[in-house]
Amino acid sequence: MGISLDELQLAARNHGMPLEALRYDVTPVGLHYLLVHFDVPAVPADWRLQIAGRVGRELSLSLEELRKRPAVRRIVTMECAGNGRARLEPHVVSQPWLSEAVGTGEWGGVELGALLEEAGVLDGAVEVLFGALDRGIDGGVEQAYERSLPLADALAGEALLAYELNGAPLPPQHGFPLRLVVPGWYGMTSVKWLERITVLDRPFDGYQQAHAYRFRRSEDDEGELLTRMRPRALMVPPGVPDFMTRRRFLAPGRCLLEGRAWSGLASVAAVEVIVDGGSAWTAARLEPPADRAAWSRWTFEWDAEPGEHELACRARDEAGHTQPLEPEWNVGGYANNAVQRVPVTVR
Ligand SMILES: Nc1nc2c(c(=O)[nH]1)N[C@H]1C(S)=C(S)[C@@H](COP(=O)(O)O)O[C@H]1N2
Ligand SMILES: [Mo]
Repeated sequence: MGISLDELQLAARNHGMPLEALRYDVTPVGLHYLLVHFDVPAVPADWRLQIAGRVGRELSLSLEELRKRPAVRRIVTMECAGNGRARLEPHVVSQPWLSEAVGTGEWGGVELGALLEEAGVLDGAVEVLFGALDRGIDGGVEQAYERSLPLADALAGEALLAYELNGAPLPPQHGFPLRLVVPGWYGMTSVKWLERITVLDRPFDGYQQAHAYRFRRSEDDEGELLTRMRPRALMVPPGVPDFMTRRRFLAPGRCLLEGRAWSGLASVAAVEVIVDGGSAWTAARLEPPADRAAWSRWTFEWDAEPGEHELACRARDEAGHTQPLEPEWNVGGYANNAVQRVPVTVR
C-alpha cells in the first residue's frame, strides 16, 4: 500500500473509533475519533471568545460568561471528510483513515445563532469565520486553523458553541475551552480551540477553505467545497478477530449483525445488508436516532453457514442519496463513502 513513516506519524497522533464502539448511542470520550492538524494548543489563562467583524456590537466573553447563558445539549454524529481515504487507488498521501473516523458526542454549550443575534449581524454579511488557537504550516502556508460557514448555516439554530462533551468539560484534544459543532457537516467545519468569530462581507478564501477540503477530480479541477456528510452505514465486525489481520472468525448459526448509519444530507431512510455479493440486498431493522443529527442503530439477523463470506452494508437517506460500491477517487481523498466490506470465516 506504501503508507509512509510521515503518514504513520499522523496516524499515531490521530486515531479512529474502534468499530466495536458502534455499539454505543453516545461514543465514550476516549473512543471518539480524533483529528488534530497541527498541535493541541496551549490555552492562555485569560482566554476569551471574541466576536467581531460585520456586527453592531462586538462581544468578548469568558468561559464563565458563556456558561451563564441558556445551555443546549445535542447528540451529534461527526465524521472526518477524509474517512475512507486509505482505500483509494492511486494512494492519496494524508491521514490514512480506513472507515473509523467517526464518533457521536453529546455536545453541550450555547447556540451559535443566539450569540450572533446578540452581536447583531449587519447588512452585507455573507459568511462567518471561525478562528482557532492552533497554528502550523500546510502546503507551505503558515496559518491558524480557520474555517468559515455561510451566514444562513451559522444562523440556522443547529450549530453549537460547545464547552462540554458527554457531560464533562471539553477535553484538550477535542477543543477545550470551546469548539464549534455543526451537525450534519463533515468534521473540519467544527473548529476546535475557538478564539475568534468574525462576520465577513465576502467569502473566506483561507487555506482550509480554498485549497483543502474541496472535492477535486484532478489537479487542475477547482473542485467543490465539501459540506455535509454523505450517507454511510458501518457494522460492528462480528465474531472475534485474528490479531494481525483482524479477519473475523465466528461459529455457525444465528448471528445478530449490528451497526450504525448516518447522513448529513437527510434522515437515514434504510440500511441494507448483503452476504457474498450478488444483488440480494436485504433490509436491516432500523431504529430511530437518539437525536436529530445522531446516527441510527440497525440490526440484521444472519444465519451464518460454514465457509468464507463477505458481509457488506449500505445506507440510503430520505433524499435518495446512497453509497457507491466502489470509491470515487479525488485529489484530497475526501468523502469516500463506498460500502464497508467485512470478510469473515465461519467455522
Ligand atoms: N482548530 C482546529 N479545529 C479542528 C481541527 C484542527 O486541526 N484544528 N480538525 C478538524 C477536523 S479535520 C476534524 S475531522 C474534526 C475532528 O474533531 P475531533 O478530533 O473532536 O473528533 O475537528 C476539526 N476541527
Ligand atoms: Mo477531518
